[in-house]
Amino acid sequence: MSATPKIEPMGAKVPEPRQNDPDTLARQIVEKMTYSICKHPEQARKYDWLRAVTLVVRDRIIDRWFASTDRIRQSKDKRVYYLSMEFLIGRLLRDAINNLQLTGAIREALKRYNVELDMVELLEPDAALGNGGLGRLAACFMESMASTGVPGVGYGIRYVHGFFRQEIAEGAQVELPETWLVHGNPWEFERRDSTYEIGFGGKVLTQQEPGKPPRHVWRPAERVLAVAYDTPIVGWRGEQVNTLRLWSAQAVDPILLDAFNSGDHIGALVESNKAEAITRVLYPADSHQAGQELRLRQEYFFSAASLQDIIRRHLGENDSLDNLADKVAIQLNDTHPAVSVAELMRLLVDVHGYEWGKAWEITRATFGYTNHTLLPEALEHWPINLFERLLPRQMQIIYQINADVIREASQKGFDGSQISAISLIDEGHGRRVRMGQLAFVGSHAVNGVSALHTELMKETVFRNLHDLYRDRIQNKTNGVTPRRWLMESNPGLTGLLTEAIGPGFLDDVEKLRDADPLAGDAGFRDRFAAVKRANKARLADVISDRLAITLDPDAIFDIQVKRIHEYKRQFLNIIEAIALYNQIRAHPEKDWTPRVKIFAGKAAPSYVQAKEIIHLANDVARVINSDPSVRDLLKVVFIPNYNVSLAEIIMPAADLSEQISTAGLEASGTGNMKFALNGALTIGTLDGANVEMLEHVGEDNIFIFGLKADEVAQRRRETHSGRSIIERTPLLREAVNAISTGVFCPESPARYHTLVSSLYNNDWWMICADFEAYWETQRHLDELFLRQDEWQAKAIRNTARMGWFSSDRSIREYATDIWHAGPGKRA
Ligand code: F58
Repeated sequence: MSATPKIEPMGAKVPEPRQNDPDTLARQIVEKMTYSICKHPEQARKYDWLRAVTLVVRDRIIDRWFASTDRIRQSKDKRVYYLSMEFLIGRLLRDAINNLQLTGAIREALKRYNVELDMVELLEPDAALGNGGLGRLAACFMESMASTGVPGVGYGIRYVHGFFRQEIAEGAQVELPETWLVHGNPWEFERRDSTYEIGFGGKVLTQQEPGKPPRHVWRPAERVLAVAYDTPIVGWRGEQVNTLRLWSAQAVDPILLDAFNSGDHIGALVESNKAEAITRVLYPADSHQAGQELRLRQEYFFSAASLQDIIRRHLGENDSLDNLADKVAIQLNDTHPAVSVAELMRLLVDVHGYEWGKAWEITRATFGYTNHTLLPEALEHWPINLFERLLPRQMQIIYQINADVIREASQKGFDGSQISAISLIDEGHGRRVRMGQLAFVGSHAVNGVSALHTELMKETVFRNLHDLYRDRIQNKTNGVTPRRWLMESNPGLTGLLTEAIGPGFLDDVEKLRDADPLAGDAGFRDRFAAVKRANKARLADVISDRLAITLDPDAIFDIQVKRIHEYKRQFLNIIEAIALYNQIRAHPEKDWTPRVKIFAGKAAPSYVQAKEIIHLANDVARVINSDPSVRDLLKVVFIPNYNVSLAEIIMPAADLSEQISTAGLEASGTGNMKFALNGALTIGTLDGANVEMLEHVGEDNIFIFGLKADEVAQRRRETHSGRSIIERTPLLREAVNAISTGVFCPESPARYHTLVSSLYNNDWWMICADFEAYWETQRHLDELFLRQDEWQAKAIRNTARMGWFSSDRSIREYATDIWHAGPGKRA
């Protein structure tokens, strides 16, 4: 067989930059419709327009993508690799059009065919490859890396089914599969030439040559292929386009022909099914470790593929791996990719022949690790026997790393209990590998995601490791991208701000500060309020369409949207709604401020209490919304299927943002930032990034209540009971009684017995303890809302002072303090 001849390009050049005027765009859209989609424009359906517009925008991105890739390759700058099990991207078209600044021209071009750009954009399915905050942060970081000029590549998994679709049936959550790829995905490019073999199981052979250290060779029993799919990530003004590379699993042999030919048609496909299962579904876990074997396979699969890819690229441009850490920074987004530490050691020692100590130096200098939770039930650990069976060589390496760390701790005088806290192996729960400890010791920098969270990390989960490696933990407070979360989701406010303070904030969002003095300008306040009202009306329309509930846009829109979890305390918010309902009915003569309480969010399918909270919110909504005695003073709404696209409509429409987690438990929060940036006032606890939001917006412009983190810890030591508080607080008692006597579910009065009895017996989440403070703060806000001038002034100050919470600032801090990469940092 002869080798494939290499094609010599004959003067082939990258095409000239494209024109961006409406005439050219209109012509090209029709060209795509004709030659790529094969439709006459007159016959085109809405999805054809989406595809044609996407292809025209994509061409412009590809030109810039080539240019960025070439520039980065030629510069030999250090690259940043962000390894994340999740990227909660949402839609890409609007983001791309906005960042290329094509919005006006494409809108104009489409008008010629009587097509609305907004309608087209809304047809795009959400890429929901994540569960919540962690995955959305990864998506904001990708966009900010491209926008700030960091040569970053994201590595993750191309799930065929992303986060489940939530429906509410008779008040309860029902999970349905999500199918974002059914119509194809024009944003991704399959890269067959970047395919790697990933092994599982098997055995480790040890080869001993005289006078040399033993050499280990892993012989996996099973192999699957990891195939790359690349998506371009366009930075602001299109100046840089980075790559998100997602791995898809395929069998080495798509079909076992022998089995097929002998009549075993099902058996012939078993292998390929097993391989493809690895990237079929996103685990819908929330703050709870999904301890199944498939999950560990997913983690190793994408870590191993990414490392092979990184090393191949490095060796294509460098002579050896000696300088890996000078040219490569790998950030572990939580512990899901932490097995990478053992895998890189394996590649360096077993495959590339490095001596152990040198390999460890390279490994540690290359990795950074971000922690996103302190919740013990969320910390990842794997049973040793499972780990050993699936990844035998990596397990040996972990033992050896552990031995080194323990020796170091012993030499520094650590005692037995400190050493067992540091150990990578948990001996207490049936022997498990602790992924947090592995990620910590294998990284040169470990960071928390808000100032409070970082301090708590030092005092709790990583107390002893922090003692051993004093300089390793640092803080990197989260941020959100202002392109998606202000410019694209709130064009009204963006337009108003541009008129008032000029366009400078579009390039440097901290310039929003220039709007601060406008809080004192009555004319500006009115215009700011008018934008908010229009956004509320838009959300009210969505709710009316989906749920047939009519809302008054002049009521307070009081919104809590996020994953449903006990620590986030949607339950506290619902109890407050019930207490308010009772009070309105008891005192109809009072001057109540009309309020709409809006909830949205998904519960992990196996999280019983969270599902009960969803059910309760829906039951309470049904009763309150159909009670004429509250007139329109109170409405409760649960919007099904919360996702990124819905968030883009919700964030700009809030007057009041609920950030009410039990203090010490929300690592940072990022919804809190999106709301405040869009001019909502926050009611919240001193938790996560709320603490820093308080510092930035000032105590007059944020509404803090409740126990602080140390007070929560103290109270938990003293009592777990909520009983005495319930008994001495009539508002709380009546609300809780209403739930437990079936006022909201007469058809099944015992439905919430467990939920309610937990309040009496184990007020672990401090719902009873914080109720009164919460109630008082809400009533204060009722009064404030009636003084619209004051309210709007505070809202304006929130927008003006939130610039620091941009993910551009977060990324610059990572680049400077952890990665030593990015603009100005020539490696
Ligand atoms: C979230 N974690 C934190 N985890 O809860 C939130 O405070 C923080 O703002 C955000 O990270 C970004 O730092 C989070 O979203 C998950 O969704 C995990 C996904 C994998 C399984 C376990 C939960």
